[in-house]
Amino acid sequence: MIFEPQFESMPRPRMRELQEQRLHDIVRYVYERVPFYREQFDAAGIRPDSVCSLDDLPRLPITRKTDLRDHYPFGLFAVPTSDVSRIHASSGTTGKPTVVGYTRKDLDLFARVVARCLAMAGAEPGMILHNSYGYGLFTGGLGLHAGGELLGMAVVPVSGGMTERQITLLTDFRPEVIASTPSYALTLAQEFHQRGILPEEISLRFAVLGAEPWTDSMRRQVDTSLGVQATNIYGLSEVIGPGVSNECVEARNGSHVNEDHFLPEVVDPATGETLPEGKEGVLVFTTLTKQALPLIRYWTGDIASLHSEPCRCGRTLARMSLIKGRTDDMLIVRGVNVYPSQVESVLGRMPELTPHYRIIVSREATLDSVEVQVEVTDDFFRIVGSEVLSDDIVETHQLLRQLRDRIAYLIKDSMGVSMQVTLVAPGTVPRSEGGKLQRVVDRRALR
Ligand code: DLL
Repeated sequence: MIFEPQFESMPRPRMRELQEQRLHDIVRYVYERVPFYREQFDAAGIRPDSVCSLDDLPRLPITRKTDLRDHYPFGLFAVPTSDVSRIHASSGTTGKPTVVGYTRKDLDLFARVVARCLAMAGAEPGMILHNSYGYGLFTGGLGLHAGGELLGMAVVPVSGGMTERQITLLTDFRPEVIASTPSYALTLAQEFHQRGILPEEISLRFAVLGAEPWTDSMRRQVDTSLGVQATNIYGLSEVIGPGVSNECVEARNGSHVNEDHFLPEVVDPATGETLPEGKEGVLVFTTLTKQALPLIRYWTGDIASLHSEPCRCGRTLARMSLIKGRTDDMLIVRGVNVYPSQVESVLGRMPELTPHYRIIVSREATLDSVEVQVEVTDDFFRIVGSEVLSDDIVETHQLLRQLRDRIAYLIKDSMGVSMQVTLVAPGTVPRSEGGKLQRVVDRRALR
């Protein structure tokens, strides 16, 4: 079902008109209400009323996370805190969190766009939603919650963690839909497997997975191990939270962006130049209708491409590819740019491996070196019959040695850099306990 067909299936020329009208209004709004934007526009010689077309976008200044940090906590809000109904924050790895605010109307919008996303994912009124996203300052839990309720679902606010209890509730309440990070969906799948519960015995039909990067090979794992159709949900706190885009279950080929509210662009990370459709670059969003924290050309750091060909689901909303990585996740190994998702794509092609891996980056003298640690499957592990996969065991066991060398070869072949590959025993790579999973361990910073 399409939750708001009048917008989601709007003819594209009409969508452009709507976006242009809203862009004009929001530029005026921020100019009048947010000193930061007034100064930026004045310095660039931009008169707000002159912004009437999407072609004017490249003239507007980019907003970055550092701008939010520099105006911590509420300095970029366009309304007084007395008009704010809720505050969320995303924890930065360093320093202060990024703080975001919502008026009552923003919260209604938040629920509407998430309801759209859930419907895109296959959810329908009357179904039960098991919501494993964390409740609290993180936008995932409360965001999915309100969207589910608005769609007419019964929402189970489990939050992240306490996997035992999640399995009990999933078994007893028999929800059709689960919302979680992709890595946590795999943690749950593994728990079911260990209890001898088969995918066809699990009530789930649809999984709405996001908040961290994942790949098509991981999707296949989730689909088969939980017996679901998994779709990608994307978003970020600054733009709204979850609800910026979602794949439709009909095509599962790119996430439909709610572009009547969040205007997407893809720009070249090096030059800042706007890129044409289909080209990969950094996603930049302008919020068209938010009141408390409107943002002009917000630099997400996420790498993706945009496409607007018709979709078989009947929606006309443009689609974004899966996120390839973040500009700040990018590793430069001997001059070559590498994203963790590229490594994951190689590993995902091999049936002897589980989706559990991590990448350890270290520095010897001036050279960065990368080690990929990946777990083999239980079946494959049985052939070695050891407690651990030490280097000695791998060296002496022909099948293991061949597997390790094949992975190293494919990595080198597809990415152009050599990485050390270490095979590890099942269950040894840290799992998601509900939150976002950190797959890259950067030991360079520790030196
Ligand atoms: O992660 C919002 C969210 C909650 C999205 C639940 C989806 C589901 P933040 O904590 O502010 O907000 O983190 C935003 O997470 O810039 C991306 O780098 C990453 N991210 C979010 N969704 C995806 C996704 C929430 N589907 C940051 N694929 C973003 C890849 C994602 N990365």
